[in-house]
Amino acid sequence: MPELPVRAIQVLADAHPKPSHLYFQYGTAGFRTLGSTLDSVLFRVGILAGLRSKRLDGRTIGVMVTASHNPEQDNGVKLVDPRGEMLEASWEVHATALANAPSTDAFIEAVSALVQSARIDLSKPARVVYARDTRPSGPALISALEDGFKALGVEARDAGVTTTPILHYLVKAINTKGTNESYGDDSEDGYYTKLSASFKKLIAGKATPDTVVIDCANGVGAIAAKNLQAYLGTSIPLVLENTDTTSRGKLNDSCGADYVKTMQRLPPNLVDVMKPGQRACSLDGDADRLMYYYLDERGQFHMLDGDKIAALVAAFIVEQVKLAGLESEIKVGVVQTAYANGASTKYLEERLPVKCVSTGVKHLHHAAEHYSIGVYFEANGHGTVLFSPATQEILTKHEPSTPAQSTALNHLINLTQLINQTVGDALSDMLLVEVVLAHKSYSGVEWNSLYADLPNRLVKVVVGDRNAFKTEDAERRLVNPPGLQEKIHELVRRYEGGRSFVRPSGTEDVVRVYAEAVLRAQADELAFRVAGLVYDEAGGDPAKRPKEFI
Ligand code: G16
Repeated sequence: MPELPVRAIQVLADAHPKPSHLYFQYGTAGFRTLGSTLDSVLFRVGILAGLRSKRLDGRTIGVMVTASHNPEQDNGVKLVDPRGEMLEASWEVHATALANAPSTDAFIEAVSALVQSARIDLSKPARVVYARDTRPSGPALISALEDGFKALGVEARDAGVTTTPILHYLVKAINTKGTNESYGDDSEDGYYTKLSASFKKLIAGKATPDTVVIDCANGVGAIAAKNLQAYLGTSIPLVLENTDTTSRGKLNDSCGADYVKTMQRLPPNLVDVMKPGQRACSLDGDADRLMYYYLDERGQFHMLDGDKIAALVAAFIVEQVKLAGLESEIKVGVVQTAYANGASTKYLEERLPVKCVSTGVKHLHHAAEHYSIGVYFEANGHGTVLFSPATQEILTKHEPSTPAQSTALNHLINLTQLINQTVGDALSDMLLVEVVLAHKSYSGVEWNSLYADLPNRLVKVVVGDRNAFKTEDAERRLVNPPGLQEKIHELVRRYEGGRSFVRPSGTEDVVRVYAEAVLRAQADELAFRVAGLVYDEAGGDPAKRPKEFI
């Protein structure tokens, strides 16, 4: 029975010491904090990824180095399981334990304990594919990660600088290669070919979509969008904006999906680019979120967020399932989080089964797997559609009895190719939206009028310890600090159509407050009042209390 290469781990671990004053937590999307503090975490994640692969019989694990929508100085790392989905929850605990072992000896002890408790057979191979986004701290962190691979003897494949969804795609493609579940060629070329070929089939015979402006957040999405553009050719005119991936300080700065969603306005540098009636969309820093919007004839901004994407896409899929004559066999459902606009939930619940789960793609993804076709989107634009294995089999075996059924069936089959079923993918989602708009002959206006959003506001509150905030009921109720939920409830009752909830962020050191109400001014007031309650309750310094926290 081979043993842990303790000596190699020791030597390399000593070169990546853990900062003694820091505690690292594997949160909503892996480890995420200031890039300059993550060296030891990356080294240790390299070893963890190798162990995870050994545990799964040498299947390939993904490692993505990114901090997505966070500011440029942050960075992060997350693991991707063999089917392309997020790391299994029980291993998040191991990740946190390994990252916080105070010394090299303690780290080796923690690794040995994991090998024992998870019954890892060290004779198995360890295979990992890894990538990073465009952050300046990326290269140094990758080299720490590679030291981790070296220490354990991992066979590692460098996927270079690419988007999070492409890395997820690669993981699934590598692990299904040569099987009858093959997900596609395990290369970027395979990814672009798969998306562009299915897109072209889906819009064949439809009018070419209007030009779409893509705000690439000055991140890795700019590189991927440019590559994709070459594969799409003239099938859809795209104008790429915010594509500066080399100047310091530009990533996600006053642009990108998170900016648009939280500010509820155009990125300032698009003001002169966009014409009335024109559609545009924003990616985030690693291109897994998508936010659409348009300016109306009066130049007014209208946002089409993840909830609107879910409504558009779910209705289209239901329609195609019916047209294909598969209504009784294929059940479509939608998964949302508490951030979903109340109006979207009402609209969807009148048409389909809808489930609410905690924030984080992993929660939505697992819930969506319970439907034949599960549509999941977070309001922030992170989401996709899952076709269960049984559904995919029905689609390939079903014999249509009319030409109309055959057309709809082909559309559904092509959708399974167009949609990145491993994780939210801004570029795949953008093409999906354009397909539906082309089929429905919708502009942004018709899409937006599916339902009217309730005015809402999202506020961040900086507190001493966000871990003091605990929630239940898919994050809709606070159970800690005691008594705070009752105070929030008391406030909410005073606002027509009022709803508000509070939860600790898993990616930033803040507590998030969401509120909505029938009137814009009321939604704002409710959000800031609840933020004030949170600030006071969490022991915020009265001298630093933000003025807007009424
Ligand atoms: C990540 C997760 C998303 C989540 C978001 C915000 O997104 O993948 O599921 O909605 O963080 O999470 P929180 O409110 O806990 O900070 P991304 O795009 O940053 O990777």
